Amino acid sequence: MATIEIHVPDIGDFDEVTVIELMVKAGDTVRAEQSLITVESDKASMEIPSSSAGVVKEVKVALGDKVKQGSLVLLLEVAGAAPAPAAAAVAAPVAAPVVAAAPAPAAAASAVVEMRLPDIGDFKDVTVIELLVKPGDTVAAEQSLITVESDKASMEIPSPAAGVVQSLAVKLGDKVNIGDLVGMLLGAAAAGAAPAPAVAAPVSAAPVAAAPAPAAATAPAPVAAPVAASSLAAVPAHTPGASVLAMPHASPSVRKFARELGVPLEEVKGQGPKGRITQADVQAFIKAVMAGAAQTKAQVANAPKSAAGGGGSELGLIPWPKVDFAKFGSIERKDMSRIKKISGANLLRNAIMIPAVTNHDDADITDLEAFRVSTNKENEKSGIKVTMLAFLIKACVAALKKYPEFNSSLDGDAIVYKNYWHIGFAADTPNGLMVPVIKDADKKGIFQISQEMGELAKKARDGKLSPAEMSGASFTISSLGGIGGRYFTPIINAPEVAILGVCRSTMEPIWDGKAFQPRLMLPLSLTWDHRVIDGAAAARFNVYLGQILGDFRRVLL
Ligand code: CAO
Repeated sequence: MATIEIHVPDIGDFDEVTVIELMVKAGDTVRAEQSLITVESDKASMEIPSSSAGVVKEVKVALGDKVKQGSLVLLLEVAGAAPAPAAAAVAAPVAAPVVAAAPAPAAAASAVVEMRLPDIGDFKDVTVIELLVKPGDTVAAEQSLITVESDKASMEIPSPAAGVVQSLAVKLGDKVNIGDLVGMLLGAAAAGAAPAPAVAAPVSAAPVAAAPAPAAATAPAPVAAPVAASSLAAVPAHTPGASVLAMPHASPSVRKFARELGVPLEEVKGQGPKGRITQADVQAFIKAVMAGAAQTKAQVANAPKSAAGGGGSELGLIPWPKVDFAKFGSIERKDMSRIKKISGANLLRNAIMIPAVTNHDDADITDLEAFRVSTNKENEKSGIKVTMLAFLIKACVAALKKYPEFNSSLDGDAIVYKNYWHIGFAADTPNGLMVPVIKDADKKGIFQISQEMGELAKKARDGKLSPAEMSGASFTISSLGGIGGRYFTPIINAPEVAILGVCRSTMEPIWDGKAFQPRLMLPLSLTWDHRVIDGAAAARFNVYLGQILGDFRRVLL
């Protein structure tokens, strides 16, 4: 066993390149010519291959490192090699796309320049996979014109001069070779640009033929056998199975574009040849994310995970405070019930997403309560207890019919008006809040509603409500009347657009124009969605509701 050093070979006209991918790790067995790392300049991505078969002893570079020709990549244990000190294995040079304008007489103010494929190394019949400019585009000298790809490299071919692209001589899928015409450029002040034909003189970075590397002097010759240029040049960075950190199949400029916009390239689906990710793919990905049609993995990971909501980061808020409560005294931790988790997430969404306003008002229910009490006395034997809530449901149906926008839902830019009046009522249960629904409340009498409500409330408390019994509400009432309180601000039960909160009625002195009279006043709190309902409509709704509760005969008017 001998240990040899694998160095970055001659990578052509690039001073420093960045390590963007580690394709092997310590302990990996590699074949000769197997790619070890990928490096990237602003114009090309290249894989650096192993000069020998062996086992990786130690990787000497890390992601993000800047390396250049001669930089140590890794130590490789080579079987059967002559014992020797660490040998410098130098791979053959990489051809780099370098273009120079042909020497020419002093250029006119503008001259037509032929843009030709420079010496791109030991590649034959590379495929045009991207057209980065189109006729009419103004380009800077060295700006990339097209991307070509071999089975191992992707390279951007730069413009020999600044100017305006007159025409392109290649199209996607074309096979091109050194010297082939890429297009014509009207070179504005292209110093040195010939009137025509100014051929981009190919400047090859280095010999591409496999030749014994100079540094092999320190090593036994066979070990340092050079690698064919074709196997070590720029690579689209995809050798399935060889990569420990999978890289998406994209050109350097697309990678740069994605990096600048923070797009996770590995999540972009490439629509180009062989699944290559193009700039258009990155743009389509961004559009989909912005439109909410797609989510990045990071977005999914940051999405709210608990009923109480996420950490706040998804809204750009500071994180939820993390407190060690035990520091301040004894505590007991209990998981939230399933219902609380579900309703919590819904309430959070509704509280955040709906521009909600609450109007408070009072209804004089003195006569109604007297009627309710006497009705219950008269019907004691029926076993059905008429509740204030049943009257409230009927009164709300009348108000919803008069103001139909309260019985609607938002659907995009449209308002959906419902021709049914299904009224939900909040029920307090040991497991949390539930909202059973009285269907077709407009068609039912007070006795039937009272009876149904009693049954549904019992089912809710027993955890026996079916999904059907909790769906379809067009408006909801939340009554805390049996408990107490004055007013509150209920949260709308989306996709409904309004909710009525009711608190405990109290006897109050009400001025009748001549004297204060004792009247039973019911506090009402109407929360409404300001996208659908205006404040004036909400005030009218409450006033009308109060009038009906004050005198139910008004329903007949
Ligand atoms: N003013 C004064 N008394 C009222 C009243 C009001 N607005 N509403 C009810 N009461 C009285 C009832 O008359 C009854 O008195 P009696 O026992 O003397 O007859 C008592 O309070 C108990 O009523 P109730 O609350 O049990 O019955 P209900 O029909 O009013 O309500 C139900 C039924 C299921 C809505 C209720 O039990 C409940 O769960 N309320 C809580 C709803 C809730 O949690 N809302 C908050 C949602 S937001 O978190």
